[in-house]
Order: sequence, then structure tokens, then C-alpha cells
Amino acid sequence: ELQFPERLNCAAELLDRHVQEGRGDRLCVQADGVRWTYAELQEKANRIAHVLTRDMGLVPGNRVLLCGPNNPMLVASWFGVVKAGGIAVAAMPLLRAKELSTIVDIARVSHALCDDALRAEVLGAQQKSQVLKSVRFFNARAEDAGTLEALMAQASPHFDAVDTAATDTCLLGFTSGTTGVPKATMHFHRDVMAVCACWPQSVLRAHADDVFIGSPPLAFTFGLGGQVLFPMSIGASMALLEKAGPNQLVDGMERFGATVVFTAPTSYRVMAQQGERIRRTRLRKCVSAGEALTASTRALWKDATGIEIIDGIGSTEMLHIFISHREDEARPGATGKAVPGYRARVVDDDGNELPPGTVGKLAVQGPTGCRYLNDARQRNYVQHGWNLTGDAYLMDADGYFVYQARIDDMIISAGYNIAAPEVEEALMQHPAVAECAVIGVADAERGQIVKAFVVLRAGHAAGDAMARELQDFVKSTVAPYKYPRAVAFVDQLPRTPTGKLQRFRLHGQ
Ligand code: 3SK
Repeated sequence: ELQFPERLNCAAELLDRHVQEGRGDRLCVQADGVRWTYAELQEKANRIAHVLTRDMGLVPGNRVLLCGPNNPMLVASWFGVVKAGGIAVAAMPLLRAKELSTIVDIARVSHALCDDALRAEVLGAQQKSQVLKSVRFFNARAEDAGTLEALMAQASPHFDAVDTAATDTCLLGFTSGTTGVPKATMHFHRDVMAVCACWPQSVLRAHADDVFIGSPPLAFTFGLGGQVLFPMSIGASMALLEKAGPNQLVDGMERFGATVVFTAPTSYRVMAQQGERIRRTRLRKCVSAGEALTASTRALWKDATGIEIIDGIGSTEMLHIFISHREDEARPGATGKAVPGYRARVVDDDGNELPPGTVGKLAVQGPTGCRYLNDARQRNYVQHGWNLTGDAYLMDADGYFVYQARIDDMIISAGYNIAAPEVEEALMQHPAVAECAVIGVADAERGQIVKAFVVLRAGHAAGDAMARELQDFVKSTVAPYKYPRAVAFVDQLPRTPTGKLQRFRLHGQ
């Protein structure tokens, strides 16, 4: 079991410790036009901690909105807040004033450090708020005495991290899940250190010379862990991309010499088209999470690059990955086994453990867990001491967990259990299909029927003939009762800002 001291500040552990122990000159952060060592990041974070406490009136326990694309000042701000004993509340950079103000209200945010690119939306949120009292912007084009950098220039480069308890909250992670109503998950300083000690040590096994890169926004704990916390926990470095579509990610791998990448299956599928180019980079470890990795995407990437993807599932509630596997233990179609330090099982509706091979609800326990801030949905997520992630899984005889669907995405049609992702995977094998989503819609005769929403590749025509071709194709690929009895052609699919498919938004379309 992991042991932590009673007093612990994770920013001091992840940042200051390297400088104290003589690693201050090591490269820590790279981005376009930026190369900061650990000592340089520490100096920025210290100055920001002073600005927060001296100029903005922050006291430990205050919540600070952090908002911006993935860039070095966002990382420095995260460490400034946490060193000062504040609570980092990171918001997705694409959010609008209305959505930001919901976050500000739920989290009782009193301060904000935001990228100037989001000035209008953040000020809009402040106008709607009674609690957000002090806002500063960084990366502003125009010289202005009020910018974060101008205030930092007047501040001391030294700041001793506030002596927080290991069980003080240091971050609130927001999740809209796939339902759209945001919840804040509270994580302690010790939780941050726990996720750094579990999956990265037993599964990822990176080293101090690795360069981490990725696409998820740092507001998503998948991104924060993979691109900031995990490299820093081993004295490695990160390369930050403000825009991280598949092409930009491949460019970034080349430019920064990235060796470890964190991204989602959709991005691997597109990047696989540049396999030869990727083979010439230093890339050696590829992590996939955020949505289920199909066996075909795993094979596509391996053929294109020679690299076996490390798949994993985590959640904002658990802070990071809790089921995964090492590259040499990959089992196509399975997410992996419980990460050492965590326990996982498949349970029925009453919380009873189900035998191997049976589909049920995934339940997880470990050093991290769900603590919603003031939200009754806590009762659904944590039952009998287990975290119920909302995923339907089965565990095979060897302890590998095989994803079926989000529980809300299991379709029951004429008594058959049909997992929407399995039908999607079958459709994706058809050369005309660029993207697709499958849901269950009410049907008088069968209870529900399978309905597919399909985005076609250029050069293919939508229509009845194509619908029939796709239906026959699915029948020939998986059990025929799973075929989509209804097919709709659409231009695009609804996704969350982190790229997760929002099947619920297709109902009624
Ligand atoms: O698998 C995910 O979606 C996830 C969510 C939050 C943090 C980490 C991960 C991998």
C-alpha cells in the first residue's frame, strides 16, 4: 500500500524536489519558441504564487480557474496555484462564457489565471459571477501593466510551497461525462502523487530522458497526467502543443524529439497514414485512452509504426488510468488488467461479483476515488465502497477486462444484448465509412432497434442502396441480429471537447 507523509504539497514534490536535488538544469518544458529547465519553471511558478497571494489576495484553499490552450504559462500557473495552497480548477479552452460561469459557480472560483486568447469569454463569465473577484491574463500580445507577466516581473523568484496536508484538495477536475451536466471531482495532493506512483511505474515505465507529448487538453486529467505530472514525476520533459490535431501531433513528434505520446484512438487512426514518417521519429511509447481502442485500430497502428499501443481506461473521478497493460502484454480487444495498486471487478446491479466471461458493471477501488463536490450523483458512482465507472465490461479467465459499452449504450433488442461500440467497429471496417455512431431507439415490436449514424468518406453517396450495403456488411461481420435496422447519414458526429462521442445527443435525430 502507498504511504504518504501527513504534510505534502504535490507541486513541491513534482517541481521543487528536482531543483533541490540538483536536477534544476534538466529540460522540463518545450513549446514553440520555449525551452524551460526545471529551475526556470520553478522560478515562473514561484513568481505566480507571489502574484496570487500578494496582488490577487489568494489564501490557501481558494479555487483558481485556469483556462487556456496547452502552453508553458498554463503549466507554470498550475504549479503557482498549487504551491500557494490554492486549488486548480482547469477548464477546457473551448468553453464559452456561459459554460465557464457554470464552472465558476459550482466550484466557487474566486480567482482566475487565463490565456489572453480567452479574455472575452472569461470576462463574460466574471460578469455573471458573484464570486470570481480577481482575474489576470497571460500571453497577452500588448504590453500592459496588469498582465500576469508584468506582475511576475515585480515578484520574487523564491517561494516556499505552502505546507498543505496530504488530504487537502489541490485540484477540481470537471467532467461533463456524456450527459452534459458538469460535476466537479475533488482530488487531494496525495492523489496526485498516487497516480504518479501507480500506472506510470508499473505500466508505462518511461525514463528521465523521455520527451512526453500529447493531444488532450490539460483540463482533462488524462492530459494533465500524461503530459505534465507523469514526466515531471521522473524528471523527464514535456512538449506542449496548443493545437494538437493528428498532423500537428506528428509535426510535434519530429520537432521536439518526442518519445512518448498520449492521445485517443481517433487520432491514432488518422496518424497511421503517416506511418513511414513516424517510424523516422524517436517515438517509442504510445498511450491510448479516452475512448475504447478497437482491435483494428491497434493493428493499423502496429502495422504502420511497429509500435504496440498501451491501452488504458481511467476517469476524471479516479484521476487517471486504473486498467491497462504493458506493451508486451497487450491482448487485442481487451483494455488490460487492473493496474497494480487498484482492484477491479465486474458486478451485477446489486454489487455482487460476476464470474469471468459475464458482462456487468465495472467496479474499481484503489488509492484514488470519486469525491464529487456537493453533488448527489456521488451515490451512484460510489456503491459498497466501489467506484462504478458507468462502463459495461467482462473479465476473461486471465483477468483481462474487455470493454463492451458505456452502460447507457447497451442496446436490448428482442431480448439480445447488443453493445453499440461492437456494431460501430463492424461498420468502421467498410471502406465507405469515415465515422459512425450507434444507438438504440424505441421500437414497438423489439423494444429497441439498432440505429447507425454514418459519416461517409468523400466519393461515396448516401442513400438506400448504401444503407442496404452497410446493413449486409454488418450481418456478414458480426452476429446478424446486431445489424442496424435503421441507418442515417450525417455530416458529423456530436463529440465532447475531449473528442468523446456523445451518443445521447443523437436521440431524437
Ligand atoms: O480513459 C479516460 O477517459 C480517462 C479519463 C480521465 C483520466 C484519465 C483517463 C485515461
